[in-house]
Amino acid sequence: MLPKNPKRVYYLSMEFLLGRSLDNAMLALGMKNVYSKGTGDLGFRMEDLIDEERDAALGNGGLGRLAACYVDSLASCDLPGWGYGLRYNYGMFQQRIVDGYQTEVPDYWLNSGNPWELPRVDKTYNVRFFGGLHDEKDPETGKVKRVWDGGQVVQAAAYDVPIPGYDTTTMGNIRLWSSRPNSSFDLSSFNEGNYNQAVEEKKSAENITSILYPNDNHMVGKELRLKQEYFLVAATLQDIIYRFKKGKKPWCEFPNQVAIQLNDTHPTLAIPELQRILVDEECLDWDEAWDIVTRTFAFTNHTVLPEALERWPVDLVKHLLPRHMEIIYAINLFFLQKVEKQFPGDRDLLVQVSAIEEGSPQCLRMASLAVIGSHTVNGVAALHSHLIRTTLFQHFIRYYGEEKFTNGISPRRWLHQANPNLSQLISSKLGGIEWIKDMEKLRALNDLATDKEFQEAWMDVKLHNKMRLAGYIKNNLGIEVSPDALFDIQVKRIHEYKRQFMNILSVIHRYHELKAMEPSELDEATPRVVIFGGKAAPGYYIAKLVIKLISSVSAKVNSDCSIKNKLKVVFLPDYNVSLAEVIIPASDISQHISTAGTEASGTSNMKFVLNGGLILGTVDGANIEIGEEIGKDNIFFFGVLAQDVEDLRHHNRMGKSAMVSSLCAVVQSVREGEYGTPGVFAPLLDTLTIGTDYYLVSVDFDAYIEKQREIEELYKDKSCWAAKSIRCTANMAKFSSDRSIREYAERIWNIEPCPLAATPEAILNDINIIYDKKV
Ligand code: 26Q
Repeated sequence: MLPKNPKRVYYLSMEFLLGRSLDNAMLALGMKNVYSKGTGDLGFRMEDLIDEERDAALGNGGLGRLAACYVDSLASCDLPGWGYGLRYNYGMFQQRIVDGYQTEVPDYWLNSGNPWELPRVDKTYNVRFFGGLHDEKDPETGKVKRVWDGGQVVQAAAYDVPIPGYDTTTMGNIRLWSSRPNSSFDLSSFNEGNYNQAVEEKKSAENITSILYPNDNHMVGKELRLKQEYFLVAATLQDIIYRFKKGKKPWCEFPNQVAIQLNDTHPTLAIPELQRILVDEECLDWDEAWDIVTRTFAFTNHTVLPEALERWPVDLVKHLLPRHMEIIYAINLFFLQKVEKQFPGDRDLLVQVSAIEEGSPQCLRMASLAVIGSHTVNGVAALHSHLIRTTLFQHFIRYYGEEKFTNGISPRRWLHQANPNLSQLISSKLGGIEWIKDMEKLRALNDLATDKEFQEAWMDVKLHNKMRLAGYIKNNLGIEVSPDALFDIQVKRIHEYKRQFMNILSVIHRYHELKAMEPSELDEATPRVVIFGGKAAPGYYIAKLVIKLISSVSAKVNSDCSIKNKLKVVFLPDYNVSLAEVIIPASDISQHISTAGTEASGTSNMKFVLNGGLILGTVDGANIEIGEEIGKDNIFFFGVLAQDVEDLRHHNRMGKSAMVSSLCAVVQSVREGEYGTPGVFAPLLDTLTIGTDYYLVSVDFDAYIEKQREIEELYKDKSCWAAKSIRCTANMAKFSSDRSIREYAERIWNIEPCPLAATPEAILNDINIIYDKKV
């Protein structure tokens, strides 16, 4: 039986990138074979049925998918916790490639309904925006209270998405809020004159959860986005507090019942919102309230890129949330007073840590507010934790970020579901599937790394997965690729810091090399298929040009018979979770080549390696820890180190570095129109020349092509490659999201596993407790 009312964690996130649910649900139940047989008897193929489901794409990329893996792990580890997010009507846009350019198509994913959600008609809350403030005296106590009223009031309606744990009766849950006009709203009661305004108000309410902002690692300062953030926070806190109050415990017990994790700064307004509820509505003293707040929240930072940090104009916040702005000023003042007391006279320090950035306009720094209001701050990989500790948050004495927090991925989805054949091979060798909840068990594969028979079986699975991807490429793009070639894959959001540009420039370099080869030399060359995929933010001009360049190079190279199919280039449109499940198991090499110090962690790197793919990467994010775990011989590192990046940039800005000659020739060929009209790519190429090459493409280029050469040589030794591939999978235990989530549970949330009893009555009883029903 569920212990009565255990402490729970609530994972607040603007994004949950779930992908599909059917396959996942069948596997969690251990019933996929039964269902496949059943549907087979009816004349359907299970794979076809699975393919009919649309992705729930309520996220941009890494941060959103991480939230989905974490809820999977909470459930699978029997940890009490829920996710809270928004039910966007339009998820991440669908990407189409037209004439080599990205175009965006709206993702109205709810078109034919969503069987995986439970509308909770009984769970609605009101959320206020705008409005005014006044003081009111309590006639009984004589105490003066701050009252926030008027403005726009919209309703948040709950939809639950149950997330099954693997081989457990525990069900996780993600509660998603949908906005609608509040219940007092009734179009028919409006007279003629107010009708138009009434319709506008209805639209404005529905607008809030209409679209996911498609920006990844880039902040857009739109009022609607801030409304979304507050909407999530306001509805969620009312729900959490409702549940807390049912336990009839005093407020000081709140942090012993509730842990709230902020997935980046996006839900940071929860901090002033809880303070507002405690002080204005529950009439607690400020200090008592603030103690509760700071013992409840913890904050995860996911980026060091300055353009991704949330900064909101104070005037905008004040207009939308007047009481919150007052409270933020007070929180900040008390915090600065404490700093001043500890470091008298250090005005620079005050400027650095203040949640308010002076300037025009004055801005609210969400990251500072999140640090001030949280008991723990953490990064997402060892290097990233170190970087935020020494740069972004160096001035925060309160910052107790633990050195060692590292992201993880779900082995259920990213091995068992995405790669059923490898999963089966592993289970057959290890004598069971226990590894799926304990990745330490995979280490036993190390003993088989040099076993010829096992190597063959292993590489057969890889070949099978490559054939599946080759089939997908042929069917969707009409491009013929050989599964015997080296599959070299870079799939992720398109961003300058991730350097897909450097990749395609190196492809051109290789193309030139192949063209210059004697026939005998060409025959010896390793055939390679370079595969790209990923979406650019709709307004990100340079990223969109990178896609165009990849498309143009693809068209040219693929139709050039003179290189005898030694090089093929593919851009796979509309990269999403479901496509990732096809692509990732098929890689020989995947690229994670961000400028050192820019990729906080990366999580696809973990997915590729878990599937026996080798990595070509920079010394950045979680690549570093992957290298430590699988051994330096099994990963291809190149490029400058994070600690040297600032100096190199300075060097560039001072005009002291000339572009390496290998790169010059490539750039020249693009400029001269080898890949279409001269001029088209000028703005992109100029980032290397007229610009200061901020992402250091030129600096890393030679080391990069040298590593690729090494890889092509090594690929010829099939047995050696197979051994490396097996060792990759065998040593990935650290990167299970079960490990990550248990560390959060122990070191931040202070929650414990709480398995549900497995009798039907007990389960029903537990479900009633969880769903707030009378038992
Ligand atoms: C902020 C304000 C307004 C509009 C949009 C945003 C916004 C939205 C999404 C800012 C950032 C994001 C997404 C960030 C993200 O996905 N970061 C990635 O997080 C992963 C999980 O920790 C890491 O592995 C990646 O390194 C990191 O880039």
